[in-house]
Amino acid sequence: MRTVRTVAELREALREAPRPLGLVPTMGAFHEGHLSLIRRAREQNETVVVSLFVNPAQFAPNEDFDAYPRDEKRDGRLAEAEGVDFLFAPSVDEVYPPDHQTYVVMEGIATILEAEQRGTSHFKGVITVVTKLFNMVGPDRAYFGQKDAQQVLVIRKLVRDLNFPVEIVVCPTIREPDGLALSSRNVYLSTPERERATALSRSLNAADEAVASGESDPGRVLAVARAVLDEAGIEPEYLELRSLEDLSPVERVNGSTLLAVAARVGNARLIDNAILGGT
Ligand code: PAJ
Repeated sequence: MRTVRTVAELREALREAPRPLGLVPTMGAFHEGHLSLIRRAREQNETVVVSLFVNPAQFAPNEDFDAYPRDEKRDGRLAEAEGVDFLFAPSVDEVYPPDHQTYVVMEGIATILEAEQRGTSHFKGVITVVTKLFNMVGPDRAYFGQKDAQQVLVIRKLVRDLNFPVEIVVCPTIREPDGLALSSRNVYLSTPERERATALSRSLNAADEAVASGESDPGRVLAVARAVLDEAGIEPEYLELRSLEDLSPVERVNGSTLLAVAARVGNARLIDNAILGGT
């Protein structure tokens, strides 16, 4: 595996790389969620590029950009063990030189849910950096986790709206044995908070079970999920049923309904989601 830090070096290295080429965009602090994306990319492509860049543009001023866990040495070892060909780990100045002035913004689905909580600049930052990574790397496929369900929809839409010749591959959420979705931010949880945090996935499971036993009324499904959060003393930032297609509100819960939750537990802001009524 080769670690590359500049766009010029990356382009030169990839000029004759065998295709297809898979890109896994990450902010590092790898866990099994990241590694599952990397493994899928390794299975499906001749060349695998993993980008490691904590993207300042997607953090609001009050968020954890400085505190965000960083361990490039460990990430490098893990990526190498998975057979990654190139680790692209640029500096902030390489991605955003001081005179950088161009951003990609999306209307509609990039202005709700996460955007209402984190500010509209969050997805502006994500979409801009993913656009830049696509232009820097020129992948045939790019890999994203269902853990960030809204991000997946936003990226799919970006690819359609701006005609990127990239296939988006979405991989399932990887969880701890007790259900907690893996996240780089789980390191912020104390032991009792870590225990309470399981309420997020338990609330999704409870809703899923209600739907499996025939409940399709959104209000009643939400009440089942909310009861689990209440019991753990968690007040969600949002707990919403939305269409999996375009995140519009639903009148009935069916096999393409997303239940998305965001909540603070201690210092950690956690998100999770489930597709309800699936098979
Ligand atoms: P990051 O949070 O590092 O996540 C990188 C990728 O790993 C994302 O596609 C995310 O959905 C996926 N991922 C995270 N936790 C997962 C889990 N438990 N199971 C499966 N996949 C998981 O998401 C970002 O970085 C950034 O927004 C990025 C797309 C890199 C743009 O900066």
